[in-house]
Amino acid sequence: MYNSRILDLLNIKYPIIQGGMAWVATSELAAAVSEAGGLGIIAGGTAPVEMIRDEVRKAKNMTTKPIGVNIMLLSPHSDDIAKMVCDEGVKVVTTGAGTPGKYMDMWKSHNIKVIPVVPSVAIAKRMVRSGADAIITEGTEAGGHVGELTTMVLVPQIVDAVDIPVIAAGGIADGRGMAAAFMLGANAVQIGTRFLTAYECTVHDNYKSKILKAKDIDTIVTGRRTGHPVRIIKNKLSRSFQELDHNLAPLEEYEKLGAGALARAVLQGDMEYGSIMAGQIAAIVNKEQSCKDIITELMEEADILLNKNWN
Ligand code: TUI
Repeated sequence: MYNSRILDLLNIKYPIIQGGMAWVATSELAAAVSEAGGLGIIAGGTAPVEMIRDEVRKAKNMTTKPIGVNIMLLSPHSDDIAKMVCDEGVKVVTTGAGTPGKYMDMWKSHNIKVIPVVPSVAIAKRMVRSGADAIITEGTEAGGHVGELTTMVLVPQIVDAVDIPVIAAGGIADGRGMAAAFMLGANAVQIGTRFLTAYECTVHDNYKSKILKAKDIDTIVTGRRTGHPVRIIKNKLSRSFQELDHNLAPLEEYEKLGAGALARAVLQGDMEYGSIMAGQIAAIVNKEQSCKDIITELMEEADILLNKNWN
């Protein structure tokens, strides 16, 4: 349960890793999470490598603690970002929306710890064979690009299938969720949605308000037909995606509708046709806090439930 393996591996104090949220996970958020004792992550998303390199350098000026970079493998810039993390001395890489096998040797030779996000047991096993240092199991409760299985069923099956540390993600936003993940055998948690309303999170205020107001049934998975299902908060964009489903529209129509939609929500606050990615657990996120207070609260709640004293 609580063990120091993952903490030693990542050189962090608390077993909390921040989700690699595209456009949202900037140097400000990542540095604040790392300063608070978790592992802050800068998200590559679909942004060009120069932008992500700048964020990595900015974060290094804000904290001396380790920071990771998330590489979204559908990005046209993933090759460049994969090389950049080596040049910049990044210590940890998480990956999403694909498998990072082709970068593994390069990262290993630069002493980078590699933690792929996986949606199934088979992909987890494949990642172990490729040399992953830990695995993030992401349930379909998560926001953004999702798999089919829930956290409840995925975590124990992957824990049984691999002998590297397992980090649970999807549907975790408080100490109850964290304690539950530990009971399923996880060694740490990855948290995204809860950090959306952190003071240090630079996402548009309209986006934060949507998270604060969200109810249990307010998210929906769009674009299943494209092979890249994405969980977002219901709005005009999600209804337009549903229309495309209904009309069996050509897949290019989905691409057109989705192009730039995440940046529109995050940067411009467009809550109608912006893509408001969020997990199902957004409904229990109802206050703005510092990253330090979020992490302290999570640890205190989980400690009580697990009858542990973390500090
Ligand atoms: O990657 C995520 N979540 C994301 S990425 C993202 S940005 C985006 N923008 C537009 C379209 C699509 C994405 C927003 N949210 N989570 C991690 C994750 N990885 N979820 C599922 C997977 C995954 C899926 C398939 C990982 C590996 C995989 O492998 C397939 C194979 O056979 O190689």
